[in-house]
Amino acid sequence: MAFDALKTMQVHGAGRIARFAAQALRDYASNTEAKTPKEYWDLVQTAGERLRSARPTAVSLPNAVNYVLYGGRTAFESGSPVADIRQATIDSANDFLVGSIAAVKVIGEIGAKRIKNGDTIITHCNSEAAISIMKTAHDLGRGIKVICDETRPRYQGRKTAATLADYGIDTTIIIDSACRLFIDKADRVIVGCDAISANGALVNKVGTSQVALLAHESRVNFMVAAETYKIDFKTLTGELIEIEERDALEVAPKEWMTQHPNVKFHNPAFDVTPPQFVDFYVTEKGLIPPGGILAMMKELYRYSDGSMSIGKAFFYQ
Ligand code: RI2
Repeated sequence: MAFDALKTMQVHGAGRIARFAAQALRDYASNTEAKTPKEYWDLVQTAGERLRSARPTAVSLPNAVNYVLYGGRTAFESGSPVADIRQATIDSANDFLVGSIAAVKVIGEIGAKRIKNGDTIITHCNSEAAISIMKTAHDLGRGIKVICDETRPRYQGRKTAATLADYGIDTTIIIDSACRLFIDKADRVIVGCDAISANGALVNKVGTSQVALLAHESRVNFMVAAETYKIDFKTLTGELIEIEERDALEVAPKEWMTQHPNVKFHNPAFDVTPPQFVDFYVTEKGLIPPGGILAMMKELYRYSDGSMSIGKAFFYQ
């Protein structure tokens, strides 16, 4: 059921899907019974693997699952009984959840310091972390204006616009293809993030790279709100981030397809923005230029305890 909620995007947004998966795995670990530690651990691992496969691009999902499993596996490998493995898994999930929620708040505080009075901001899609920056800037009395593009095909820009307008922020919606007309009116672009590769490239909702290209052309600052668990460690070994292909029915209704059977569809959910178009990432650990992502990966890997950002756990398969 949790798998379906992720797959069909009832739950969406890289941070939210990570927390949803951590909660689902925690609940499964809590409620599952087994006679032996091995039997128990096999069941929990299999549940984690299934959750991980629900959406291929947002690395927050496997990183969250891996983080939760890492705690349980450590207990399992040390020969602990089922009750202790269960508790270790639950504790890891709770750590992840607390850290993830705190990260969004801290990103808001750090990012808002970069916003100037009266700034006009363009945003794309629906990012909790990007919204956290804009809401905090508003709270600080910066008097910002936000332009949300629609973000077809799922119109997640509407969700962002509704949230910001309800919060009292001056908010406008434009269609995606009007972005170039409005980029010169903007002081900065703020977007969220599904994954960051070792070279500092950004993977985010399809269309992000077009907005980034426009910002680059017009010399408009382009900032990315990203928790450090959006860093994809597998890119260190040259693996590419898979781009999720979604159902063509998100693009056109069945009736239209039936009338035009020779038209093919292609519906990638994400695209890649090259590092040279990103000014900086706003993370819960501070501002990082794209060229600093590799150093951050090394730092995350070095921490082995006491922090949710355990690179070792993210590597776990
Ligand atoms: P937060 C979303 O993906 C969007 O691409 C958004 O920019 C990104 O996750 C990050 O969102 P989708 O799940 O984690 O809607 O900042 O496909 O909320």
